[in-house]
Amino acid sequence: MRLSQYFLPTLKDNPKEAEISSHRFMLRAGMIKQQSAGIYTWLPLGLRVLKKIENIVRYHQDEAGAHECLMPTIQSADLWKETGRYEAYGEEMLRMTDRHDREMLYGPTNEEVITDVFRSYIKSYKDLPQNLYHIQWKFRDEIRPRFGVMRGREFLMKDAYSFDLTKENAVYSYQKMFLSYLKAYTHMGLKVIPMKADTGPIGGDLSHEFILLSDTGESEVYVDEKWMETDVSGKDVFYENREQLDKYFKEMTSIYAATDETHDGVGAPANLIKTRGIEVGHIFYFGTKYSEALKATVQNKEGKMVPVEMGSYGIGVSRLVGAIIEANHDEVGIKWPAKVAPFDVGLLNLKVSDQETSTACEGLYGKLKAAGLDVLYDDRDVNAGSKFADMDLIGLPWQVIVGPKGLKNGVVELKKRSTSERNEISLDSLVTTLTTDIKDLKRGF
Ligand code: P5A
Repeated sequence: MRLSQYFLPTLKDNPKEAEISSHRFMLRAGMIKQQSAGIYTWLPLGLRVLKKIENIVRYHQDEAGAHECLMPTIQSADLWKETGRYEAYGEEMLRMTDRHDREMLYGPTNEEVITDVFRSYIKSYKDLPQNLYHIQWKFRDEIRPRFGVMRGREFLMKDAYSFDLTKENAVYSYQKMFLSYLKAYTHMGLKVIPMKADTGPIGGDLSHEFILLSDTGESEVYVDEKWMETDVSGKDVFYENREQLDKYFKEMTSIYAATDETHDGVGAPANLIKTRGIEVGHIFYFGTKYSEALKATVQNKEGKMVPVEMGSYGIGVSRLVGAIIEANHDEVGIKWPAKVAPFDVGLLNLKVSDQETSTACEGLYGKLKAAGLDVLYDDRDVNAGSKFADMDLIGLPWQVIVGPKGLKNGVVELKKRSTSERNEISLDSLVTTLTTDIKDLKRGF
């Protein structure tokens, strides 16, 4: 992508409304634009990151055996009246009527709709287990939308719903999602800790929140010091190996970690760290709460119709964009982990008016693209200082800096954004070095 032709409206000054780094940098890097409180346009750079996160989540949901579908954003109130949640949900639900005066709502979550889908088709235990998910916009009329995409009113969620005949099998489905979440967060370059949680308006008796530790997080949390050394990647654990998964789940959930609502000191170890965190996912097992209300029953082995056992599993996809920035930035900008970066490498032409520099840049741009890298080529006729500042702000993992002085000696500069390390490197070996480095960091997907 040529920056001179791209849509990247970066801002030099800090927007006054932004209280935390991620919000500030998302606005300044031209990733989002606020349209009204808690509602955003995703500009091209921001959308690239959102899609990368979405794809990582999708990859791990598919691997865990869930099937993607797409439910509507607008739902009929009827189903919600059947479960009693139309009243219970309160002011957070955005309600509307259509031209026939039918009550509709913008979905804040999809337990009702998916249970309706399920009951329309599945009648026998032979067709179980089943797990359906979608990645769809939600609306919650939050009292205090804030921190940009962290607490939006309109936000993108991945929500999955599992269906099983027995509680035992439902717990296995829950554990598979638990593992899928740990693998997905690790894939994005995050260390996220599973914590015992409250079930709130979703209901149920087994629930975990997935928390990214961060001083700017909205939740107060208590974690055992042990978590700092604990590997949460879920690597070498397999979905199909039920015994191994159960053991791993028990291991992970036996180390103390709790949100403010569930922390009562009981079972808490002495070496407890009290800190803050960002909730980037939340999973629930709630048994037959919705299937009983909506009569989603299946025939069991004895021929009797029984309500299906359910769980639901949410990941805050748009919130993750902000959360990743909170965990990866310095005072001048973002430092994207390679797998979620909007482009792999920024190519800076320090002197567009110089024929030799421009020819060298064009050559590199072509070669890097041909090697399969996403390149953002800063070919604008602006001063070098602005180019450095913008590149550091938008935080691509690598910068290739090309100027007339270096070229005289056949070299360009390669800067790694995460460490600010800069190295001179010969024009001839740049492409090989960069593709090897990047392939290494992108491996596993
Ligand atoms: C689980 C999936 C649910 O809604 N029903 C379907 C269950 N859970 S939840 O905890 O309420 O939400 C899941 C995740 O969505 C993100 N999230 C938000 N992100 C941005 N802005 C918001 N206002 C917002 N509300 C929830 C969180 O990451 C949460 O864990």
